[in-house]
Parts: sequence; structure tokens; C-alpha cells
Amino acid sequence: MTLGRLHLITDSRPGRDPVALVRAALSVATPDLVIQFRPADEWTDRVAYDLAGQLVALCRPLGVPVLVNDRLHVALAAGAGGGHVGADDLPVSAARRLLGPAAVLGATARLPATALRAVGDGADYLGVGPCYATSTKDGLPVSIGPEGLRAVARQCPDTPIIAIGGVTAARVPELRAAGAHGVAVIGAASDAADPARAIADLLAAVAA
Ligand code: TZP
Repeated sequence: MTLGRLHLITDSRPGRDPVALVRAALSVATPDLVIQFRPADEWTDRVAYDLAGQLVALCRPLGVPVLVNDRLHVALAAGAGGGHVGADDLPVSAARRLLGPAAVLGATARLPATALRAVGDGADYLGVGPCYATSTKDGLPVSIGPEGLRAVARQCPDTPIIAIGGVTAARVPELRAAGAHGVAVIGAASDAADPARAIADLLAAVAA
């Protein structure tokens, strides 16, 4: 599996438009781009399904994978390329059974032991973090920094590591040096004055 290096996570905060953000990303980049659709907890399955379907319809012709965070039934129903599970979601082994062998499955890991288990249970890639402090998501544990990511990368040398949490284009080089295959962002794209420009900068940084 060749996994894209820039994972754009849709912003589910009130007032944000996931479809507009994805359109901006597709206008500058398609190889190396992965969309992770992250429905807000309060959204109904119907809302999540409708949005996921719109994103899949936009991305599929360009060969850009759409992964759905947590709600794997929405991923399956909308024809997404796979899903991503965190610590409070379905276990990785159950997620793999549900999605099948061909789907892309990512798992969140903060520590080497968790990462190793996730890979053994069927994760294709690991979302590792939070690498830095972030205000985009509440209730996160303390950030692990590039050194924490390096520890996970050493434990799982054959699995792509996607750094998450407080990632900016300027931080990409130290994350790549620590073993990251790529990065996942919300704020660095969604909060930018010009999201398409910010996404282009992030892509250049991960490709360097
Ligand atoms: N999981 C760990 S950090 C995070 C998630 C979903 C939020 C990342 O957002 P940002 O704005 O890129 O720091």
C-alpha cells in the first residue's frame, strides 16, 4: 500500500465547511493527499453519511482516498476507502473484520506498545500524537513531541507513521527526521487565511 503523506482531517467545529475545505485541497493536490472525514459527535449518522458521500464523489475521480474517523458503518455505506479508529472507538481487530482486507485502516497510537498491538491487529498506518499542543481537540493527553514519535517509529519500522496534533509546515522537517511518513492536520489548513495555499505548503514540506 502506498499511503499519501498529507492527511487532511475535516474540521467539524461549528461554522466550518468540510466540503469547501476538501475542494480547496483537491484544487492544489491529489497525489500524496488523503482525506480523513471526521464527523462531529453530535452529527447524526444521516448527516455524516450525506457528507461522506459528497466527499467520496469529489475525491474518487481524482484517486484521493477518503477515510472515515470512528463511524465505520458510515465508511462502508458511503463507499469510502477505509477508516481510522482511536482509543475509544472499535478495537483495531474488530475494525479490520468489519472493513475487510482491502480497506485502508488507520489507528491512533501514542506509545510504542499500543502501536505494536495496533499493527498486529491489522492497522495499515498509525496516527501518532498529539505531537504538539493543539486547541483543535479537547481532552487530549500531554504531547509527545518528535521524540515520542521516534520511539513509536522505532518500534514499528515497517508501518507508515502519520504525525498528528499541532502540526504546521514548519514542524514537518523535524517530524520527518523522527520517522514520520507524513502528517495529519486540521488547524494548519482549516484556520489558514488561504487554506489552498496552506495545503500546498504542507504538501511541499512532506514531499521535501
Ligand atoms: N487527534 C490528536 S490531535 C488531533 C486529533 C484529532 C487534532 C489535530 O488538530 P490540529 O489542529 O492539526 O492540531
